Amino acid sequence: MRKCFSALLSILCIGSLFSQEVTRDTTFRAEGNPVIRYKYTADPGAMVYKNKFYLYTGHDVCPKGQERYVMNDWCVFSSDDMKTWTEHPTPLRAKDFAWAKGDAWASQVIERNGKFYWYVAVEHGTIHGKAIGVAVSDSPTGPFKDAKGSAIITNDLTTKYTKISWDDIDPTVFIDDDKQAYLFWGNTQCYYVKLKENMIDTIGSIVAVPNLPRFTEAPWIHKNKDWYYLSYASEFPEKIVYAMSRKITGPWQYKGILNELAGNSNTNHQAIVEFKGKSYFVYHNGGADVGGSSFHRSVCIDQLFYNKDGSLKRVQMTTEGVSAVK
Ligand code: FUB
Repeated sequence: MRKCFSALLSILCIGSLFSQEVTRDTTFRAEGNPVIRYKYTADPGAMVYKNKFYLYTGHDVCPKGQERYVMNDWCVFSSDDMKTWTEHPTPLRAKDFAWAKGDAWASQVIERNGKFYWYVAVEHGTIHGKAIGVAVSDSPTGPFKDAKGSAIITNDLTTKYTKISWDDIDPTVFIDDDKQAYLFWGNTQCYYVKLKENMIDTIGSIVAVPNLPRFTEAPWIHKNKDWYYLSYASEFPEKIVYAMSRKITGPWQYKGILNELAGNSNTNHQAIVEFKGKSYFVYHNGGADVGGSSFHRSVCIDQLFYNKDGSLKRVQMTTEGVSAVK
C-alpha cells in the first residue's frame, strides 16, 4: 500500500508540484534529512545574516524516466533554529539573465554593504559553454535581478587551462579580512579571480589553483580561526575533500576526505557555515524517499566538527539531521 502511494506521489510530484515556482511564504518543520521533502533541491549555498540561516538551492525538475539535469530556477529558505523553515517565493530564474539560455546550476549568495549578491552558473546564450553571472537584491530573500547585464566569467576566458565547455561553474565567493573579495569556481580545474568592491567586476588575471588532487568541481571557501579551507568535490561519483592554507591565495595543503560518497547521487555539492555557535555541513544526496536519484537530489544538513589542530573531522551523514538551536 505504502509503495503504491509512493509511486502515485512520485508520478504526481515529478510531473507537476515538484516543478512549480513558489508564490508565497511556506513554513514547514524539518523531520531530519533530507530537509526539504516536497520538492527536489540541489547544490546548496548557505549564508548567515542577522541571526538567521539562509539556504539557497537549485531545483531539480528532471521529468520522470530521464537522466539529466533539468534546472530552471533557484529557491531560498530561511530558519531561526534549523528546524522550522520558511520557503520564500521563487527569487531567481535562469531566464532572469537575458544573456543566458538556461541551466540554473550551482550558486552562492553573499552580503556586502547591505546588498546581497547571488553568483550563479548558467549556460551562456551566445558564448559556447557555461558562464558565471551575478544577481543582486536589497533583501536576502529577493527578488534578485541581474546585477551586471552580462556574464562575469565565460568559457572563452579559460580555454587555455581546459578545453571543456563546462569548467566555468560552481561559483563561491569569499570576502577576506582585508575586504578583498575572491571568486572561486571550476570543474576539472579550480580557478579564482579578485572582485572589485562593486562585486560585479573582476580585477587582474584568472589564476588556476594548483595542487588540488582529483579536483572535480564545487569549491567552497570558508575560514575558521587562522585557517582557510577549500573544500571541493573530488572524482566521480563525488566525495567531498578539502585543503587548508594560511592564505586564501594558497599554497593549499591537501587534507583528504571530508564527506564520503553518498551512494545514491553522483554529486554531493557542499556548503559550510557557522550558525549560533555550531558549524554546519550542507550538502545534497539522492536519498529522497520518493524518486531520489542523481537528477532528483535533496539537500541535507549535518554538523561539522574541527580537530584541535584545525583539521576537519570526517562528516557523519545522518538521517536524523541536526537538532534545533536556540
Ligand atoms: O547541479 C548541476 C551540477 O551538478 C552542479 O553545478 C555541480 O556542482 C553538481 O552538483
